[in-house]
Amino acid sequence: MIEQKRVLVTSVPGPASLEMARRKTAAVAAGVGTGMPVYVVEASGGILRDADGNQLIDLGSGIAVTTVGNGNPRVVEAVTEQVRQFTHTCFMVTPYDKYVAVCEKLNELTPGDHEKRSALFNSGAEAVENAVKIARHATGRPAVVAFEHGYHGRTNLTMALTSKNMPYKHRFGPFAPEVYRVPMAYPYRWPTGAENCAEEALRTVTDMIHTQVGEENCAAVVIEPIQGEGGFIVPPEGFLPGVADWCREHGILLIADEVQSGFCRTGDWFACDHEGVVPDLVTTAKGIAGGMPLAAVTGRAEVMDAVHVGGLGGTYGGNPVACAAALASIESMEQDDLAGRAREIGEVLFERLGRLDAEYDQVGEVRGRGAMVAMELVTDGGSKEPNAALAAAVARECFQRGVVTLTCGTYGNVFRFLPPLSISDELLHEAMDMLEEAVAAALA
Ligand code: PLZ
Repeated sequence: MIEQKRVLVTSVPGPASLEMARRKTAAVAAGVGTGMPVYVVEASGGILRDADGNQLIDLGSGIAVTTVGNGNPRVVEAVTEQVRQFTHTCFMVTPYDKYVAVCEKLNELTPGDHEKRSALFNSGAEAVENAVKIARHATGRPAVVAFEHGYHGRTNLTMALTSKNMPYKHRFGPFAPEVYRVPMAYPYRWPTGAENCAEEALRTVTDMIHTQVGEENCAAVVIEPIQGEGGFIVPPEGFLPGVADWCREHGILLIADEVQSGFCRTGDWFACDHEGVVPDLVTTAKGIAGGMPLAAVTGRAEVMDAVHVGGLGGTYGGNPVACAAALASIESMEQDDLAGRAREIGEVLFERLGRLDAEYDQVGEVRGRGAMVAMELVTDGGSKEPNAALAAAVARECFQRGVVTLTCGTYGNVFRFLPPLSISDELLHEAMDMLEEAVAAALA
């Protein structure tokens, strides 16, 4: 384990990282960007160590992936052991127990106590794409409804589901057909005020599906219970249950995309748990396997089993090393009460960001749940004009102080916090001290 301490021995990025960046430009496709270009050589707990010996505080977890922390001893041991035993057979050819064990865990932990089945894949996008395949197959209906500010991946179908053009969709079309977009319940920007958001958004969504798609043509509604890339948008109480009830009434399947919000991130096993919402299908990835690529679709047994044998799969889906990592990660979440830890982290973040909110008119809103928290930056609280330049400047200032952060949002103006749940309070507070300095510097 690296000493859990922020250390800056060069400016960041330092000379070794800059040299790597030169090689990157010559070797890696320009379309693959690097947000905080320090080249990492080791990571654990809440610290990333780079090629120059700098130690940075990690507030991003590689986009909500290393929930149990890099270097988690259970994961290291399980993965090492599995690599020794075997690395691949392809579950569709000669199966192995850990795939089944991960599915059993998913069926147990995802919302609802009905009978479930799971299937494993490699990435979040692949999981969402398969959830849509399953929903269409099971219902015999073509249309899929997604939300404004939604993010679901970069494959053709998931680009179609994704709301934001730049950088995800620009000049990559044409996109998959039969995808319809409806407004998201976004309290901070709801035209008639946050207090009307849940009810009016639900009415608009169901009315649009009724008039523009037709319930009987609609296979599924796909929603992130807390939107991630789109800006950590938390729907108001009542909205998700309302959507779930309405979908059930019309035989439309509700797909909860918990790729970013799942696995203890929000202080529950899944973000849907907060209001007791039980989706028909749940997609998971990211935090499930401590950094190994693994994703899943979990759903009602009769929906999942509607697909013919051989209709679902892929060469690597449910790779044994990734499954070993998932079982160890889930054990960590259970044994170390990481959902509880996420809630504690949330308290620290809300308290510290609340201070910034009180001090600066440019902090429009602090929102989120558990260890999935963001502040939306604006030019001023009156106009709520998105302030992407400030978000970028604060990220840059944080980076220079040895803190790795992420931005998000349709307008690029949301500053988000996704620390590994293995981060210490001490590091978290130090990162918040650096953030305070960064905001002051960016506004100076
Ligand atoms: N669904 C809710 O958050 C991935 C995207 C990073 P993959 N979010 C990070 C980027 O810019 O590519 C995500 C998500 C939700 C689906 C996905 C897609 O997951 O594992 O990146 O395919």
